[in-house]
Amino acid sequence: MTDRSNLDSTRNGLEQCKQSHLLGFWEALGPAERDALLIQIADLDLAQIPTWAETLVKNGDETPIEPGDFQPAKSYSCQPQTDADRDRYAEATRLGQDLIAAGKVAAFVVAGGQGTRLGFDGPKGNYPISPIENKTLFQIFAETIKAVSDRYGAACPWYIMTSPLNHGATVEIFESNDYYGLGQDNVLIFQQGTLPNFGTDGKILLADKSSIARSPDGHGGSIRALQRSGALADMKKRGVEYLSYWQVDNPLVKLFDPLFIGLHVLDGAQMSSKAVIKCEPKEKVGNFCLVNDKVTVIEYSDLPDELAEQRNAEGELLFHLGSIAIHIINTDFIEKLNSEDCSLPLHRAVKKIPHVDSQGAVVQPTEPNGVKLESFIFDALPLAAGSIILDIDRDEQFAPVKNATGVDSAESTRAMMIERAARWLESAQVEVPRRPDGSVDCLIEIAPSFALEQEDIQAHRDEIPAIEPGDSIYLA
Ligand code: UD2
Repeated sequence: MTDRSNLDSTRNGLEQCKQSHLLGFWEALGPAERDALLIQIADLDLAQIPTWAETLVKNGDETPIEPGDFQPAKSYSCQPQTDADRDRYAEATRLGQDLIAAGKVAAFVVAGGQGTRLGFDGPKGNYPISPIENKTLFQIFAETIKAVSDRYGAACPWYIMTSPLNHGATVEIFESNDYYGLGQDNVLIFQQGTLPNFGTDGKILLADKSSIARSPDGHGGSIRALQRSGALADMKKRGVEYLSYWQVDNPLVKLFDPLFIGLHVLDGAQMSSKAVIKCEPKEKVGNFCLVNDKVTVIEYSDLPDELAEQRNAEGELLFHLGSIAIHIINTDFIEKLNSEDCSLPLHRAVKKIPHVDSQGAVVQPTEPNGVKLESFIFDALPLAAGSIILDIDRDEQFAPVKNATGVDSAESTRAMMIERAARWLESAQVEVPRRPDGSVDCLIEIAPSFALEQEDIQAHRDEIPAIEPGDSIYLA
């Protein structure tokens, strides 16, 4: 039986934030449904709802971007430019290696998204992507972490953030693959939070008569989820101080990059980023800017065209550094954000949201009908005491699988994996067959256990067979 006073105070709270309709089907609900609904309502941040509804949902306001407030950000180049740079990069690399070997770095992937654009059923991390062995994204990351751990003789725990949309399925994948040989103790899978979905009138939508329509709260939700799940406490226990953060869709990511970690630490940074040099003004990556001298990311959709198009005297884009969502984040920075109850700004996305209407009829919209809210991890950058950017060679480290076809698709990612493997082999004087247009005329796949980076190939030179056009060469 529902406690009467609980029901009354819930009703009151909802009335005050103009969301009384959430109890509109109360009389028709059974006891279990009533309890479930009250729990969901208790989970809402009622104090915030009126502001969200008025500003973000109804008026579509986000923090305005005022041109002039911000400047292009600066970066460390992927190749050192001067002798002083070379010394610093060498020192940073050594420091990064020491920190990995001391077990102070952990892997952290955000994998709570829906992956709608890819049209793949199930967690995106289970998408088979490698060109010959059909390894999934999760397997490639797991093998990379294992290879790093073996190389440095260190424990390299892996934290994986899922969402209610894919948590159970993700856990099942890891269980059925025996945690890819990493040991269950070293893999922590935890869920992010959710936020309610709104109709364009500012009313929260009901998914059915007893449940609120909700969606994951964005990768920015990881700050809170890391703490609430106990992941942060686990890191503390293990002595982890730095997180190597990435997104689940990028199989070329260089995890535990000693240079990146070392530069970040030498500069006393709290949260740092890797960048690519953008290939066009409106490339679909965030833009690194300086706002009040703080590194800030402005998403491609929010950067005004006139700024996106600006070029310097050499004809290069002024806002040339694109965010590829690869970071180093200090665990004490995450702890601080939580202790200060710091919430990242919310962004709105207008979407098609199935729901029940006020009569209880199911609505399957064919046009966008509501607003989802989410926060972005990169909005933590300006809150960090220090932040560096390392620009990297995109062909080496960035090939996201986002779409079913075309740009950033499985096909383009596989081609980049093969091309990178070919370049690594050629750097050790292995002859790789190429077509007249320069494209690689065979399939090559290099397992992380064989090489984590180009420099590792030479040591295995004798194990690499002669390669003929059309061959499939798997090196493990
Ligand atoms: C993201 C960045 C973009 C660029 C690009 C590089 C944003 C808003 N934009 O674009 O600037 O760096 O990536 O590939 O991030 N995720 C969660 N929980 C959520 C939502 C997303 O874990 O609630 C994860 C998701 O599983 C994926 C990652 O975050 O690993 C990125 O999500 P996305 O595919 O929606 O980001 P995208 O491609 O719009």
